Amino acid sequence: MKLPETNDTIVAQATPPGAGALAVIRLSGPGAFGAASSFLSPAPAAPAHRSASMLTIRDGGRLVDKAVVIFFRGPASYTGQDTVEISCHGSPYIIRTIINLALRGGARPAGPGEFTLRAFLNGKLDLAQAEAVGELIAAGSAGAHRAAVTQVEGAVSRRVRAIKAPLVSLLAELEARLDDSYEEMPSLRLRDFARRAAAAAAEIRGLAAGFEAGRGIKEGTRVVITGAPNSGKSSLLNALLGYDRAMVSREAGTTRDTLEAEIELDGFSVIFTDTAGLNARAATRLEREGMRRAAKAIERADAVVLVSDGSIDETASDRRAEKEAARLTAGARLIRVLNKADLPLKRKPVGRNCLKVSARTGTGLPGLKALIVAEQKKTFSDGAQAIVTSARHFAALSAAGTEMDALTALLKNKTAPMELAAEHLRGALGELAGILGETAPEEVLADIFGKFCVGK
Ligand SMILES: Nc1nc2c(ncn2[C@@H]2O[C@H](COP(=O)(O)OP(=O)(O)O)[C@@H](O)[C@H]2O)c(=O)[nH]1
Ligand SMILES: [Mg+2]
Repeated sequence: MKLPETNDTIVAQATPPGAGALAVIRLSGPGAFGAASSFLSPAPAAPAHRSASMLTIRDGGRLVDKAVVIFFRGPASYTGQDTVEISCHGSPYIIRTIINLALRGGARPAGPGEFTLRAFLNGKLDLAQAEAVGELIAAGSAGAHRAAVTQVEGAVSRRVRAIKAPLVSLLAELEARLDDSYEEMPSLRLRDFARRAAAAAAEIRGLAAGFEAGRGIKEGTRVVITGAPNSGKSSLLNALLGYDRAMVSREAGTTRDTLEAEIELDGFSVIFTDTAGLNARAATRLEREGMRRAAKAIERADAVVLVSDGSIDETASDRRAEKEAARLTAGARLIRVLNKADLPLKRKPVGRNCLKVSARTGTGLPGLKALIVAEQKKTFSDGAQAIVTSARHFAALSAAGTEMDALTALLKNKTAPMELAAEHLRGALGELAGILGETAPEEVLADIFGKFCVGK
């Protein structure tokens, strides 16, 4: 994949397709003013920067529309180039006509993400910020929005730069000694050097560690409700959602398939999955298939809510459910729920993440909801303005962490070859620079911006 040309003029609709009250058409490039002037009347001789004018759009002698037009003189624009934004009536016919007029005026149709690509190439945004523009548009919850908006504002980039700076100094100290063939430099204070390298490594790991929570904030946290048959899983799902999503019955084995529902809890998107009960004596094939699906859902969960009927003594199915729930992946959380607390309870809650609730009366549900989003809330309250939500950034941070681990191991040996130490530092720095796009190869850029939509 190659990057598109950036020295020509592009045009695209910036608003979604279809009819609407208004639509915005954007032109960017050295010929943007000229192309726009070819169909605007009166044609602005010297368009005023960042001021809106009401102009008529004409196709030859024919009136197309009246539109509000804003001219941005580069570099003070989103893309860094001369840019024109036309707010016209949102009729697909008008939009098509204006785009055709712009094409006739010398523009070409923009490809996916080309406006933001130009902004990146012209230094208006670094790569991490540019990527977050897509996340900002896609953000469907307050949490996802906050993670994206802080990234667009440069929080992740600032953290990465702050980590890079000491690594650059360390590398400079090494390189000065590697170049010092006359041995005029004082020798390296290895302990101090290793201490500073370890501090940088901890920063890298710290930033990477927020990824799991960050991904959950961006995509929604997956919470699987599991437990013995008839413990009240489906009732609990309905109570959490506030409407009857799942069928509830006194008969065991009502829920066979897994069933999903998404809600926003405290600004965070949560995707609940109700599952078939884990029966110690699974009889039918259908029941066994339901349990297989439940087990699979548990494996990909961010949190598992293990429900048991607190009004009865522990059963073989409870023990089976306990065993299945233990298969949740490392890093996922287990929340135990003693349901039916409206009845006299035969069991006591054990451990920290164990709550008494009643799906019937709603007792204990606020506490359960709070526990479900506790991790996400903590991620924000830890002062982590920078939250890594991108798998690409996480991969780069992990790779940088691996280089730093190798460096730390190497520095334990007093006679370690310094060329190798410098190599690890360069490796780590390269990964961090890749996040910011300082060293991103064309294919990486083409891949990132190719996933954007046209007009962005
Ligand atoms: N008293 C009481 N009964 C409940 C509660 N939650 C569920 N039930 C009842 O327990 C039975 C099984 O509920 P259901 O949600 O279908 O359980 P599931 O098999 O785990 O999905 C139904 O008769 C529910 O009405 C609760 O909090 N209190
Ligand atoms: Mg059920």
